Amino acid sequence: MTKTSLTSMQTDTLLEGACMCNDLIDVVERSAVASARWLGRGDNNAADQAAVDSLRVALNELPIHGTVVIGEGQKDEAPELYVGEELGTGGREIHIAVDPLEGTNLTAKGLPGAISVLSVASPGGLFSAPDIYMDKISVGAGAAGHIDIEAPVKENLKAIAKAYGLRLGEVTVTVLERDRHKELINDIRKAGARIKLIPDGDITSAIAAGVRGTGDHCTIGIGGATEGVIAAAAMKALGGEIQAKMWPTSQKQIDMCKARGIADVSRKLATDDLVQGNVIFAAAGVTSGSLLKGVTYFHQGARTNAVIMCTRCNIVRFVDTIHLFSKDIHREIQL
Ligand code: VTB
Repeated sequence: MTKTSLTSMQTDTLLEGACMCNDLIDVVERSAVASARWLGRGDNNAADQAAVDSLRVALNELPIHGTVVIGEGQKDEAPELYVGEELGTGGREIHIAVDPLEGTNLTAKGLPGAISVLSVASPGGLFSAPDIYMDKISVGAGAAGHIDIEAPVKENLKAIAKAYGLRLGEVTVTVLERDRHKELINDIRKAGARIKLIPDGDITSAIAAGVRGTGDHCTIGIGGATEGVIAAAAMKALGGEIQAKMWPTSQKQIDMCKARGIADVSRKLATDDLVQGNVIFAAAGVTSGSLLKGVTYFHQGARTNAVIMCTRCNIVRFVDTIHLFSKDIHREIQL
């Protein structure tokens, strides 16, 4: 596997001054609080818009010069958080990959696993993925170095089982429930591993495979390429591994890849190709899932559950926060 970078990181700005990882907790928490109000209301757009608006306001308050490299689309198709949008009050240069509401359907239906999420790196540190599909396989630290996206799925499952000291029938694989995965699902079943089919949310499932104690060992399949880059930051901070390949479905999509410098779309991409240098990953639960609890509301306040991962600080921090919408509540709950 070649380690040649596909991006061109210059200076690792995340090393400058005090680390900014804790600032990002608030950003995703605020966005989760805004979008979770739309839980189960059947309105994907309103839920997404609430997350986008809130994330944008919060990022604009930070002392950064941030550029969105993965966002809600191009300038002409997304009013906010479009690729190329600059955010912050000024300061260190950073690149940002955002998915303000990963799991709009999940939120609209009140189903588990929706998160508000972003990843941050120095300029050039995030792979410039177009918004098309990507084939991906993600595992936690215990199985890192033991997978190969080009190998038959059974070989990967055997390698994961061996790395974790499990029987094949004890390995749990998460797969997006899609027609394109029929063969993959059959192969996993034939191999004898356990499967969790999920309706959406392959960033969350990748991270769940990377965190001990979730019981998930691997996520495999074709999902969003932009989600792959965001997840890669988390996998790097967790010491796990993600391997990927672009999965264009038309000549137009191949051209989109080429326009972003991805000359060979069949190239195998390693974690280090998707993210370079120091990275920060931040996510807050919108609806409750195996990794994060969703937002709950109470009189003039809300409670959130978030996780921040930072390679500079070498931390994976789960944060349980009570947000007070009014100072009066402060006295009531006697913090
Ligand atoms: C996945 C899933 C996302 O997009 O990446 C998926 O994890 C891929 O697209 O939650 P399809 O829905 O077309 O399969 C999402 O569903 C939405 O971003």
